[in-house]
Amino acid sequence: MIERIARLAAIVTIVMALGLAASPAAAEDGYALWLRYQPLPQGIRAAAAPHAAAIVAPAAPSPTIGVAVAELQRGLGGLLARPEPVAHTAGVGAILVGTPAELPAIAALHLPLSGLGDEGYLLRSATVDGKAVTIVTGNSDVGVLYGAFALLRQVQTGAPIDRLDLASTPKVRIRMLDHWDNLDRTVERGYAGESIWDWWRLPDWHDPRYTDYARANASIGINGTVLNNVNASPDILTPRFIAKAAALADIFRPYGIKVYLSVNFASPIKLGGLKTADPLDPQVAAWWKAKADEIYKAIPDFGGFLVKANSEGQPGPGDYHRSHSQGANMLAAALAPHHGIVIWRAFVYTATGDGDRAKEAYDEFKPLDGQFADNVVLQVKNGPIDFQPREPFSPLFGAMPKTPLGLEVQITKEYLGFATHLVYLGALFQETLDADTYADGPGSTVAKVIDGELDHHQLSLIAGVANIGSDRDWCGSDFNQANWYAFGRLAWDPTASSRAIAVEWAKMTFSLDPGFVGPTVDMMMLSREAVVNYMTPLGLAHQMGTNHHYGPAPWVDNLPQAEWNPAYYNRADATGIGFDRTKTGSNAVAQYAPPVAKRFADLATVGDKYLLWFHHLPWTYRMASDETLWDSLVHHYTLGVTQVADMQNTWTAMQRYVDPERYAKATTFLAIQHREAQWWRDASIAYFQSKSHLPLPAGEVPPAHSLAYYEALRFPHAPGI
Ligand code: GCV
Repeated sequence: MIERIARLAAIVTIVMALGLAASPAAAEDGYALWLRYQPLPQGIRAAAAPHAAAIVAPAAPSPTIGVAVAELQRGLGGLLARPEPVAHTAGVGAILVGTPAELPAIAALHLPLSGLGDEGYLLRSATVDGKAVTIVTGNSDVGVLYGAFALLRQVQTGAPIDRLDLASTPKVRIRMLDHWDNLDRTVERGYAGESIWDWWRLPDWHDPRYTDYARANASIGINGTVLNNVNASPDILTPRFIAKAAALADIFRPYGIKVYLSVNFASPIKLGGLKTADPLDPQVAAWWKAKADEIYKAIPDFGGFLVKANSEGQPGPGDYHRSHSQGANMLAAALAPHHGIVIWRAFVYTATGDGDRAKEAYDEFKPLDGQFADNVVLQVKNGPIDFQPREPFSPLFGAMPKTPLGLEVQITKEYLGFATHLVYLGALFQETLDADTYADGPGSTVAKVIDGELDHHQLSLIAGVANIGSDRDWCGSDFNQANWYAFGRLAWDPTASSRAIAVEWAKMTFSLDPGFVGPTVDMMMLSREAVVNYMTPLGLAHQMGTNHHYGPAPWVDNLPQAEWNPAYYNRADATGIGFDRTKTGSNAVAQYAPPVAKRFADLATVGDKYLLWFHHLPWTYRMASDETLWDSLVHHYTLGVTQVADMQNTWTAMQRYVDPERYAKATTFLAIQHREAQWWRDASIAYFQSKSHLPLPAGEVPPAHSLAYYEALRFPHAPGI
């Protein structure tokens, strides 16, 4: 027996040495994200190795150059399956890592760096002293770090590195994650375990995960993090928590990441003992100024404040009959001497009941255009309501040319099946970024609004509500990591292709094999349409269960605030379905630039995607496809379920490319998603049929249960609330 095992082991060793082992390696738990650095296939390794003979860095590197060199050593060492040496002089095949000021050999090349700004990088194949080398450079150390990650990405994705000439500069200045993490480590809308921030043991204990978080973010160009929930506890501004935030800032600094905090507008009352938080009260302004000074003593490069004010019960300037701009500007004045900024959220809606929630942010903020201080950016959610599977772009984009507008998207999937449903959000983010506001004629895309190009703003921002927690795989599933990745890559370049980003991610996270990459990326791109189809087809929105926002609940119409009720959004009755936002209804279309308003208002041009977002139509309305609206609605729900089944089949065929642990997890999650897509379809059809009183189209299977069954389902311990 022992002999047989020994023989077997010998055979395995020989097979592996010959590079013949089946590709999926040992089980992986997802911790390494897209920075796995597993040995590349032999041919790619052989092509890359001569151009990665050694790393040449400045003799006394800064902390940032230090981490760039360490990452290159780690990455190239792993990918090329041999140690990556560090040298002080450039031999053949060396990689020179530094700014021209730090490495005279780079300075001597007089490379064209002026267009790179202070965060861009250049990767260039060059000749130094007659030797072929690779240059990784920029105008700043953080530019060099981004360049190091870009070089690693080239190698990881199997792209050649022998004739490099790759320059890249981020289009958006602030590229940040917003953590909705509470100080007790719960995470609002978090589905990946408790908060990554171990607040209790900070500032002393530095979980190594913090460094890996910084590495992952730097690898995709994220340069800011808001540590705490926008529903902010005033305690975040106590000296105890400032010290904890400072410890994190120290860890993140070498990676080019600044720390920001969400603040509670009533902090002067709750912490400072003042009687008011009125932004025009001099004592209030003085309290914030002193607080800002205190923070900057602990965190000299502190980024600034994120504020949710007069929204969902949060305090704000409206409590004192002051405007949002008066509130924001008072905070901005406290931060300005330190070059900090205020990120003021435009997510507001009130309990009016008879209005249209989709109009409220525009109505409140558009009149304030031009009234914000220079160091204020207004953070606007992608759609006018709330991170739905599909929404048209917010009409604020393009409507406030005198104010820098930042884009806020949700990476965590509050309304898209939490962590278990596979939904690639790159497609959703890109749909918003590519949307044409027509604010300044055709081509005035949301991307151009938020990167500052359209209205010539220096301050620009894109923020993603993080999906990161303390789960071993960070995001609650391996495929959710793609959403973090895609967010960072699109923040760097909002015109990038979400498909190309998915290709990069799939190659780095799983396998370079085209047999894997093609089908997996197709599956990811399909996944966003699938979720729209089984949850909210044809422009429906906000049909999710109360509070937890998980399963279907289109019937709910008894919540105290009208705008919390799914029935408020679907408006289904015996005559039809949909929200009339044309001039016969709320006229929300009028908030868009005329060509867009015209397109959305006209049934001939609105298209299926936004049909019921903008129109209330009879069940028997004839669609472009010539089906009735009712039949089309049912078909879309069913299609969503079928698409998830297709995703399952695709994934099953990927087994041979993926390690068993990650394969099994995604397989199980897809089975959950399929079961729940069916639930969404059945419950939605059961409810809408109770309104339409129409038979199901031929061939459609009736819901598995009665409407009463679906209505009775409860989820008392759902995560993330
Ligand atoms: C942080 C939605 C979510 C809330 C969230 C809010 C916001 O309403 O359900 O959990 O609060 O958006 O973005 O402020």
